[in-house]
Amino acid sequence: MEHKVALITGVTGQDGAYLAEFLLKKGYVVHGIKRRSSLFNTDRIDHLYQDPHVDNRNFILHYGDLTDSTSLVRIIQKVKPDEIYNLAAQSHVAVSFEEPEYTANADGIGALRILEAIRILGLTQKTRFYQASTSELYGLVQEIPQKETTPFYPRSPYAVAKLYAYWITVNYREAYGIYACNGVLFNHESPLRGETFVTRKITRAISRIALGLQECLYLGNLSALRDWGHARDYIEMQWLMLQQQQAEDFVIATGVQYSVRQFVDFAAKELGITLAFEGEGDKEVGIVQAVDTVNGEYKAKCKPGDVIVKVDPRYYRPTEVETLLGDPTKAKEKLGWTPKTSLAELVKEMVEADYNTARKDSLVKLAGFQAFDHHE
Ligand code: NDP
Ligand code: GDR
Repeated sequence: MEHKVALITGVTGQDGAYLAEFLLKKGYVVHGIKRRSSLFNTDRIDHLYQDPHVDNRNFILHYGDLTDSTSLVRIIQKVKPDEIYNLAAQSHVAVSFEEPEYTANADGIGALRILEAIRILGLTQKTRFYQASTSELYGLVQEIPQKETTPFYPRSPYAVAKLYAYWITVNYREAYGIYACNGVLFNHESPLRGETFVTRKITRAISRIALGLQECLYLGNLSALRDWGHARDYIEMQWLMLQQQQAEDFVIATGVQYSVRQFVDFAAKELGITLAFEGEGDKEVGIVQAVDTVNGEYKAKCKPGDVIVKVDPRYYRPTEVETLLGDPTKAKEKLGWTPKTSLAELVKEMVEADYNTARKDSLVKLAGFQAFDHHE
């Protein structure tokens, strides 16, 4: 049987790692683009790594960059993929205010570079293209909930760059008949989520606080509302979108919304900590109300009255997206999809993973090894 060939940009990221594993299980030959970095950046896919000296590999990595057309043309020419998943991006909204030009280049023009490579190389009838679009396009929301027809109003350099990528994908579909589609995905998280996105920042910090490795978690806007799903569920949709008769754009979301404050609360509860929030705006804090006990000892190393969450305005954004809530009806009807993981299950999985990592750190600290790191 001929194996299908997929090319994933951003294979070292959260979604790239889940998608690569998913496609390999489906029998694909998977090629991934990684960029050069001074430290190893393949942690999330190391379990899939295959020795280049072995014949018949089905997982192959190439150096390339979305800001470098020549690398993209070279790789696409060599691989001639049936499907390209364009997941690579400078994906942090707050960072995009600091690096707007780079974000435009990688996230906006990057998508164009791939589409042009498909065209130049004569692959318009062969290669299907998935663009990682985002609920950030809705920004200052014009309709609640947001669906495929809701007007866009981007609120960050990241979202503006992704708006270009969205429309260039639609344009190449209409102009050249490329099977190209946008998945407008709402926030999706997992234990593989980058540590500076709010959910992972919370599950990691709460775990460290519970083990006495850290005293306080500093956050920005606690009132922001998001529709959070699990990355594992969402990457399946990325694949399904490329398996249809006709290329179309889809919203992928759970249809349920929570605040950042609620997310903190759920994560703390997982570790037996009951929190109450007091104050307002910059002055708001999360105070420990109670801690579960085992044999009369507190389960977590914080005690009632401790302030373990504080608002730090440095995490506010110049223009904020206050509320996002998706309507995934079209995906349910046409792709037969419903998200499998609830927020409670997602929080549990993330806290468990971060607690285990923090436990290892705390054992190392107890044994005194960390002192050497700093003084040797
Ligand atoms: P991550 O930030 O975890 O991964 C981004 C990937 O892109 C990494 O592999 C990163 O490499 C790579 N990358 C960044 N810049 C470049 C570049 N210039 N050239 C080549 N590769 C680059 O993001 P996610 O996995 O969470 O998201 C995947 C995609 O989906 C992104 O495009 C994101 O914007 C979009 N999206 C994500 C949502 C979410 O909630 N997760 C929701 C909607 C859209 P490295 O590992 O070296 O940093
Ligand atoms: P978002 O995700 O901007 O929605 O983009 P993020 O987790 O960064 O922020 C979500 C909300 O939480 C608020 N917030 C904080 N955010 C961060 N990162 N750190 C904090 O300390 C903090 N405190 C409060 C934010 O202001 C925001 O309202 C993600 C990315 O994956 C994008 O690539 C993707 O396109 C969208 O989701 C959908």
